[in-house]
Amino acid sequence: MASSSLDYLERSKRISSPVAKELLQIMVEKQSNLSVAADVKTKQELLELADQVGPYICLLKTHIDVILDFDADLVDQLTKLAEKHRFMIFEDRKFADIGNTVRMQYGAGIYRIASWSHFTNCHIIPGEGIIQGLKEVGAPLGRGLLLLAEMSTVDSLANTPQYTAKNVELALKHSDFVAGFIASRRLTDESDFIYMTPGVGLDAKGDALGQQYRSPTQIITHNRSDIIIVGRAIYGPGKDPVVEAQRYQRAGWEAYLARLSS
Ligand code: 5FU
Repeated sequence: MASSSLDYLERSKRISSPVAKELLQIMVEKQSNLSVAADVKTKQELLELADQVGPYICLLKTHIDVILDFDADLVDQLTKLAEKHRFMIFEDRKFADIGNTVRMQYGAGIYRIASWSHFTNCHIIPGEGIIQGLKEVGAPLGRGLLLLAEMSTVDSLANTPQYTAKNVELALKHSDFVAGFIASRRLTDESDFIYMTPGVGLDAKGDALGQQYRSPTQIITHNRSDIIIVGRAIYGPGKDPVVEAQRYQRAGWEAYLARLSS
């Protein structure tokens, strides 16, 4: 049976990546396939948002390099909130350099991403060496990598059959570290991976800079992705993050239940 027709619980028992396994377990426990993209500017805003939406999400997605007053205490506190509310952390770093450089960017520097983020991601533009470099740092720590097989923007250069297929090939080859994909849809049934999709919204259709929004039904029910990543629709101007997180949690879960019964 194709793994996409199995429920998250069954997949959590079979999937090989330990971080994907834990994430699927959390999704089942919390009945949430929602990840909030916490694109705020300060430490206090990030911690407040994580505490507010924490009960409704399975995964918090960060861009840690936009935080004006980043310090080591921020990741300590984020980690505590992740334990309190039971969610995982995904630093959306989008590595794109040669293996030797990404090894340093991932493990060292101010952010020491590998020390606190369960998931991170990369473009495969430089070739296989980027995965090998990240794996040297992340695998011993039990971390997981997501390959950017597609992007949500209207004119993304990644969204070509050949480039996306190369992502699948490398994921299968490095399935001891690659946990899944950033993509708008499930890409292979050859092996099970976790699929995360940004560019999800129930109201707006896009932004002024090429972002496109699709519905949870499109992404989860029809495209067979696993996790919706939602940013400004949750905490943008005039939004109540708790109300919106609950709304997107419900919409994402209903879309998943609809997929199972289709
Ligand atoms: F890989 C990608 C992609 O293809 N599109 C994205 O939008 C990542 N993103 C991220 O998801 C982006 O960097 C934001 O952090 C988030 C989407 O935020 P929004 O406010 O929901 O548009």
